[in-house]
Amino acid sequence: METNLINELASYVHYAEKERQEITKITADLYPELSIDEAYLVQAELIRKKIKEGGQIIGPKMGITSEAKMKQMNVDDPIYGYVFDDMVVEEGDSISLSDYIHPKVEPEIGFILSRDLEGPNTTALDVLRATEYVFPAIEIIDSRYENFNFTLPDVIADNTSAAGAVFGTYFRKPEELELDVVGVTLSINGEIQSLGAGAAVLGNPANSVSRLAHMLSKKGEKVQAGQPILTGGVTAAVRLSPGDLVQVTYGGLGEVSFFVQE
Ligand code: 0L1
Ligand code: MG
Repeated sequence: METNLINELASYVHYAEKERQEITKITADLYPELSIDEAYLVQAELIRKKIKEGGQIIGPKMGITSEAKMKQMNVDDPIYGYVFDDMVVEEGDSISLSDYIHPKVEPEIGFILSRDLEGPNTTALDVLRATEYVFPAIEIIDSRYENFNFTLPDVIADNTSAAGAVFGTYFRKPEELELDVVGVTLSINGEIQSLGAGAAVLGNPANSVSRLAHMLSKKGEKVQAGQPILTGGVTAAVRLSPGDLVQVTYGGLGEVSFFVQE
């Protein structure tokens, strides 16, 4: 793939993110043959542009981590992207809908490692042994594509719809919990909108971190100690509206909330 084309496609998505402007998916007209490997090249260029403008990576995020979603998109691997410093929302704080295009929220379980993990043979047990803490989180996803309509390469190029992250402050050692049976409820204005258990994330969120290590190892990269890692949605994502109070409870892992303004 020509460097010029990578640059052009990264600029296309970058512009949409900065201007909060919906765009037609890349594979519709611009470049229908975009492959998954090429999409990661576009994502890497997008990340470079964001860093050049002063953005800082806070940590990686995994997406398409439920078996149902992987089947629906006909893929064997989840996908990954990056949360940036300007995406972080303080727990209990408010967001403005006007800062997004058509945001949705999904509850996630986060990990912080005490040592780097690398290699294609990393197991969930390796992850649990290397985990300093797990914590509750909410991801805000906001695809830059019209109507959240995209193919897998499109969403990879768009940094996997990353737009916001609310990191909870309730930290637990992984051995204090059975992560696959942590029950999660997402309520908006006091009404439950979606629910699930940790096992919805690749059987156990620790598997999501090991899959990240496998995928990064293909690029000679590691999952880094100290960075918060979002492992993927535990429930279906829910669209936000002005006035929403978003509250998520995680069995044995506290709760996280924030408010949505116009
Ligand atoms: O974090 C995620 O699972 C989002 C992946 C992209 C899919 C979407 O935007 O719905
Ligand atoms: Mg997510």
